[in-house]
Amino acid sequence: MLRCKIPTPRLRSLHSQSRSVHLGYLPNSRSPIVPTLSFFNSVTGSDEKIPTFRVLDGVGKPVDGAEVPELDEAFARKLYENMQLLPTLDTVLYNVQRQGKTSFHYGEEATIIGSAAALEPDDDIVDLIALLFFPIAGQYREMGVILWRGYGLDAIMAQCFGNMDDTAGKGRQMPVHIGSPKYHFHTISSPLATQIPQAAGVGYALRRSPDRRSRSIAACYFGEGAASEGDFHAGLLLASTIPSPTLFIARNNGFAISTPSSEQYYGDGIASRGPGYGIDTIRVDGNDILAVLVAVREARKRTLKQGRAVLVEAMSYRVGHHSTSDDSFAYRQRSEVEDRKRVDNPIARFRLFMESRGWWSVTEEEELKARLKGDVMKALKRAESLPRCELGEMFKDVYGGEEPWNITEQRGELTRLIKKYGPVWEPWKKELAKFKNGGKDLTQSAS
Ligand SMILES: Cc1ncc(C[n+]2csc(CCOP(=O)(O)OP(=O)(O)O)c2C)c(N)n1
Ligand SMILES: [Mg+2]
Repeated sequence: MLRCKIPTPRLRSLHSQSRSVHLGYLPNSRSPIVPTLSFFNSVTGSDEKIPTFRVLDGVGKPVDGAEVPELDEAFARKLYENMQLLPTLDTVLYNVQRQGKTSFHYGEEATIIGSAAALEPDDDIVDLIALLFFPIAGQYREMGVILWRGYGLDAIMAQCFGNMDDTAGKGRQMPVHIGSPKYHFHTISSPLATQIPQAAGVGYALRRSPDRRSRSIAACYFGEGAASEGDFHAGLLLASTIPSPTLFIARNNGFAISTPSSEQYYGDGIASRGPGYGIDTIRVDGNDILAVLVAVREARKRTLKQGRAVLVEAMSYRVGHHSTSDDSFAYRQRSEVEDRKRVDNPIARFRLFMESRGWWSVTEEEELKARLKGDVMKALKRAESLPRCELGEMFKDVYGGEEPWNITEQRGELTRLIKKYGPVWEPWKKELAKFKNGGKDLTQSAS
C-alpha cells in the first residue's frame, strides 16, 4: 500500500502586502487597513503565477526537493497498466467509430488514473446508502476512474454499444455517458458543468448522513472549459458557503474543443478562482501521476477532515482530437501536438520511473500492450454480438415511483405502431431484430 510522506502543503496567502504595515482592521473583518493605493492581480502575493506541484520530471526522475511517495511494485504496476489501458481502448474505439458503430472521447492518463487511485473506495464502501449518493460526478473523460474501480471492459463496451449488458443505462444514454450506482459513478450528462453544483449537493447530503459523514466525500471532475459555465460558480459557491465535503478536480487540458485556454480565461487558470470562494486549492502537473496521486490524496483527506470543498487543478494538454467528431489540426499545428506528445508524456514518464526502479522492461511493455489489446478486442467482440435490452425497458425506471401518464401513453403508441408496421416494413423489421425478443415484450404483453 502506498503512504504519502509529503508534508501537508500550505496554502499561499492571498497577497503579501496585507502582511506589511497596516492600520488595524475593518470592523467585523480580518481585512487590514493600508494607506497605500495598490491593486493586485495575483493570489501568490507577487507577480508570479500559481505554482504547479510536481514529483517527477519529464524523464521520470524525481525533481529536486520532491519526496517520492512510498510505493510498492505491485501498486506501481497497477497504475501503469491502467494508464496504458486508456490509449488502447481509445485506439480500438476510434476505429470502431470510424465504422459507424459508436463514438467516444479521449482520456488523460496520469490525471485520471492518479486521481482514481487517490480516491480508493475505502471511503466509498458499497452499501445501500451509497446507492443513493454516487460519489463520483464526472464530465466524460473519466472512463479510467470507473475502470480503476473495477467496472470492467465488458461493461464499458456494453455501455458504448447500448446492449443488454448495459445494466444501468439500458442503452438509453449516448456512448461514454456512463453511470453506475454500484461503482458510485453519477451518470455523465452532456450539458457541461451540470455535475458541479450536483456534486456540491451530493457532498452536502453526505455530510448530513450520519453513516457517511466521517468517511465520504463527493469527487467532481470537470474540464477548464466547463469552468466557464455559470454552474461552476454556483457549485463552488454552494460548496463553500454551505460547507460540503466536495473535491473538485479541474482537468485543464488547454482546450475546450477548438477554443484554447488562452481564449477561455484571462486570469491564472482555474486554481486562482478557488481562493475567491475560500476554497483550499492546489495546482498540480496533470501529466505526473505521482504528483496527482499525492495531491489528490492530500486533497481528499483535507476535504474529509474539514468537511469543506477543496479544488485541484491538474495541468495537461489534450494531444488527441476533442472527440471523434473533431479534427484538431484545423485549429492547431500538428507540430505542436507532436511536441507535446514527446515532452512530459504521462505514460513515458512513469515508465521511465518504473524502469529506474527495475520494475519494468521492454519485454514487459510489449507483453502488456499485446495483452491489453487482446482484452479490449475480446470485450468489443462480445459487445457487438449481444442484442439490445428488451424494447420495453426504454420506458421503465425513467422516473422513481408511480409511472406517469405520458410514459404509459408513449409505450402504448409505440406498441400500436410496431404491431402495425413491425412485421411488414423492412426498416422496422431490421431495427426490431436488434432488440432482445424483437419487441415481443411489448406486442405480446397483456397491457
Ligand atoms: C452547456 C454546454 N455547452 C457546450 C457544450 C458543447 N461542448 C461539449 S464538450 C465541450 C468542451 C469542453 O471543454 P472542457 O470542459 O475543457 O473539457 P475537455 O473536453 O477539454 O476535457 C463543449 C463546448 C456542451 N456539451 N454543453
Ligand atoms: Mg479542456
